[in-house]
Amino acid sequence: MEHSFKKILIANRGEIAVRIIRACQELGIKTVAIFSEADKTSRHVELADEAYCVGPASSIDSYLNIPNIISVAEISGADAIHPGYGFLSENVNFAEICESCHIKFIGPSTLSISSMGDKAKAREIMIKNKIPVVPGTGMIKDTSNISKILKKIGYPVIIKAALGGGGKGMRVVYNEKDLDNAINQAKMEARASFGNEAVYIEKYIEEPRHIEFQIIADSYGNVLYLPERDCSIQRRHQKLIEESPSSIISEKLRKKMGQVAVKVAKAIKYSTVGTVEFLLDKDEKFYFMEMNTRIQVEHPVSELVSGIDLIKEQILLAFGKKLEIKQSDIKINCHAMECRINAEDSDNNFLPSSGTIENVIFPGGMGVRIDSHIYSGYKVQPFYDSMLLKLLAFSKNRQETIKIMKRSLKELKIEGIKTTKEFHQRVMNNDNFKKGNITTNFIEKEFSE
Ligand code: MV4
Repeated sequence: MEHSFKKILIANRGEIAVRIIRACQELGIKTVAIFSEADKTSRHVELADEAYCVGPASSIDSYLNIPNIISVAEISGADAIHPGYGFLSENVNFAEICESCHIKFIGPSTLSISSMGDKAKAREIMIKNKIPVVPGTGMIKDTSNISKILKKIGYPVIIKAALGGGGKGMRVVYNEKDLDNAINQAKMEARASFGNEAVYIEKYIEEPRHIEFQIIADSYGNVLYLPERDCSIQRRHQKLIEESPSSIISEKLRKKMGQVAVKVAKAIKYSTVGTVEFLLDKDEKFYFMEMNTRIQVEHPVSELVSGIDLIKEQILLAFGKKLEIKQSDIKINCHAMECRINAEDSDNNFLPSSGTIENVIFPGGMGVRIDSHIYSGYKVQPFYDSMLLKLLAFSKNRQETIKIMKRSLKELKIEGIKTTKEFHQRVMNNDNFKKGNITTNFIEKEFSE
């Protein structure tokens, strides 16, 4: 490919680093891996054209070590950096440094990152653009007139940290007498976790679904949405299973929500791939929750459904490519589902498990995709995320996809450490799951520990 980057540095590890290297190879782009001292024998190091150690095992000293990462980019002559997810992917400071060093940050503008990073600010932007948000307040300054507003909204309400997201620092309040205490505690938590005590309040939507839309935007104002992902199966704000399309979304609602997701992207002049998250209540009313300004773990679900390679698109869009497809070109080609298999003991409160994988055998066959970095002999480190592999199944409908997932889980063999494989097998056999009765309370309700 002549009209693209020549060499990309991947500022990440694990399966996503492997995923990005694969896309680069198909695009004819050279790859530079970085690794910590604990990751010398990692798959992404082996697959990349070049690899450089950027520091000791601890993330803060290696995968978050901006000076060392920029030095590697300079030395290797990389013309772009792909941050993957997590680590530096939503770090405004890092994106700015890349820009000032004339290295393309493969992601949105720093303005987009900061607008969506502050959830209270994002809420304000949405209200200004007539995007539906949950009834609530702006930033809480003093509590004196808040109780009046909340009486009108009605309890329960939820207090959220402006810089939170992902569930950190949230607090549900069921009646007015608990309000003052809860606000004070939430502020303290927010200051401790995010260095900023700003909080805001929303009406608490009970037993919602988490529905998100992958969007693709170029730098010419063209924005497309892909069919929704249902990510309601979560435990303590960690997604465990994602699927697309959602079993409860009609074609009409899909179009309505998809168009709102596009409007969100246009409101902040977003360009690159991203995700708009909504809460969907029992009456099919939906509300903007957050926007993720990065590629996400669950992106392959949408790749299978749409046939679009999101990482390749992301790279080419960063180079300035114009979108060649229209909304009407995007079809639902199958039903797809992803199980995140983690190195955790699901029989022991999901306690992280580390050690050597003595033996691993992946499933295969029709309707299976695996994104992973592990191999027999791989040492699971305690320093990083516990995800070992993403097992995806796809077929013509949800029922068949569940059957493929079940037989794939049975084929999957991981010896030497504890994994969440058995947990996923239990979910696949759960009646409510099979019926598609899934809300964000599913795990709590069906698998209370
Ligand atoms: C909510 C909510 C109910 N009502 N906001 C959790 C993560 C963060 N992104 C926002 N979250 C929630 N916000 C209102 N107004 C319920 C949740 C929530 C949740 C959302 C999606 C998936 C799983 C969840 C688990 C618990 C709470």
